[in-house]
Amino acid sequence: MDTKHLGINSKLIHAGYKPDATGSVSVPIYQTSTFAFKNAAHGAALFAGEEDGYIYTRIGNPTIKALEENVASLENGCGGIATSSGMSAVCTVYLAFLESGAHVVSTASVYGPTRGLMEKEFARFGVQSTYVDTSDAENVRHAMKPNTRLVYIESPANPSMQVSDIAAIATIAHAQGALVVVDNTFASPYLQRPLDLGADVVLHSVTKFINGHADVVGGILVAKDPALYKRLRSVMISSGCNMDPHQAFLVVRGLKTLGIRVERAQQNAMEIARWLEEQPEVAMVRYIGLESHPQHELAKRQMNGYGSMISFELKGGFEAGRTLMDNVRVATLAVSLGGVETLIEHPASMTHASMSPEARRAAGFTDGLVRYAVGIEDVEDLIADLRQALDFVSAKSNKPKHEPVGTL
Ligand code: LCS
Repeated sequence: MDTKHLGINSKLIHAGYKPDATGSVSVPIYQTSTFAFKNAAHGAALFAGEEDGYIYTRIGNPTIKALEENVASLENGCGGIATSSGMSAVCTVYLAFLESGAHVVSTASVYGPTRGLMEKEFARFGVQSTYVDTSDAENVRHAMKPNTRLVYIESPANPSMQVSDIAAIATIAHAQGALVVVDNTFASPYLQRPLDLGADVVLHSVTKFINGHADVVGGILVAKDPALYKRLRSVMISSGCNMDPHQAFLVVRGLKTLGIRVERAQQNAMEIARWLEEQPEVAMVRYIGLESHPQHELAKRQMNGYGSMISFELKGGFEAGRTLMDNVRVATLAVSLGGVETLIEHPASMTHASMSPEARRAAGFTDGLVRYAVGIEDVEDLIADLRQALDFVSAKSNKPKHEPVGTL
């Protein structure tokens, strides 16, 4: 069946796989490292690329292919490349498109290790990088150099929740011959399709919304055209960062419900964000769906919804945030996001601890920021949970620092 004309929820169920010879409705797990050739000529033809088929799982595997084709169809790309983790997808992009002397312009507030991999590892091989607030496309224009090969955007960004204008940035980058890669993890293909906006490659940590059940680490790349696809696949194969068939099976299973998971989580998130804004202990709430978000209007144009990630700061700063995190009961204190369960974490000491305090400030988030990844629980339970944890925060802040000395 050609799934091109189908809506996104139908693509989630049907794209990339049709029942095989056994009639298996769900994709079988082809748990094999290697595939038998019919004869020597067949093996040679597969290696020469003269025939379609499977050789070795690092190169390709039917279970992994089902996932790759599904996500490529969601993103309106020409092909997907599944990887062992989101970070290996990032590494594949860097390896594929950069060389010694090349320059990258990147969102200052990218996921900490995405920046760390560039600044600590690729810098050793002579790759230069500049980090700017890409929520203003003019900052990208000013950061471009004659040797800029890649503009790497994360939008919405982790955890600042800044949104970047993908179409405007693509125009700027392409005018100078640079490629645009968008980390679409926070939005998922359900809410944003960067290739339609002019990006060349889309990247996901499938660990998050695409899988959605906190039981797999994985990544995927989708390329806009066959040349980019071939380049990325070749780097993935030679660096050996392929996904495993069992991993791919779980992700395909989780992916089918992406639409209903995202809809429910973002409905919860909107209600929680509005509620948080009214709590006396809360100094600031950053949620794309709130009119107070600096790029709310851009997100409305560029995305099909606002997602389920909230960042907020308490009046009591980091200490108050710590008290909150130690006292939630329904939400779980853990890194990651995009799963059915609500998670809470502290970016400055956890996910973004690899960045310097100056880099964190420049990236638009403070050390007191708490990140709240909303799941699909009953929203009343999440709000009651936050309220009881905030009661601990206010009880602590009302407590005198020293016991009164008393009067004689
Ligand atoms: N890109 C984004 C936007 C991410 O949030 C992450 C992981 C990655 C790439 C890397 O993907 P991984 O290798 O972990 O699959 N973000 C995490 C986070 O915010 N908490 O824990 C992991």
